[in-house]
Amino acid sequence: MTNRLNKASAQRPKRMMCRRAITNVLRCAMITAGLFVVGCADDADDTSGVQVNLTLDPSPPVVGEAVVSLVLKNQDGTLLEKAEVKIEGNMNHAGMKPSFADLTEVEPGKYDGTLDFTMGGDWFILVTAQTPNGQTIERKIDVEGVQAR
Ligand SMILES: [Cu+2]
Repeated sequence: MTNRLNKASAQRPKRMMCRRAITNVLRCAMITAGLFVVGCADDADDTSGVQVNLTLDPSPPVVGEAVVSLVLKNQDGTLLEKAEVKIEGNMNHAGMKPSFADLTEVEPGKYDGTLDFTMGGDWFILVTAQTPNGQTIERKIDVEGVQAR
């Protein structure tokens, strides 16, 4: 529990970085019309330069299982293939069990999985990706306002 709280607060600056990338988020949202883009993490939070774009279905998210899709791109814009990607969903308040999912690469650079949003409210998703060349990418993406059914 203590570890989890420490981890969350240590990652707070990353969220600020993410906010700076709001123009990118909007650009993504326009390109992927019909898909709810909740996060476009840029390369500010680690040195890998890997871009992580996350979309959810259904969108906006509701309580229950959601399909989480991540597109990973290298710094040069090429798709990051053959990564091992795991996600962990947590709420912004204490006392909840996290939800976990291993994602499967469904097309080059695109990774899908099913995550269970067990309660309405504000969530965040921790993404961990191991790249084929041994790098570990870690991102925190906010998913606010999961709706109760
Ligand atoms: Cu909760």
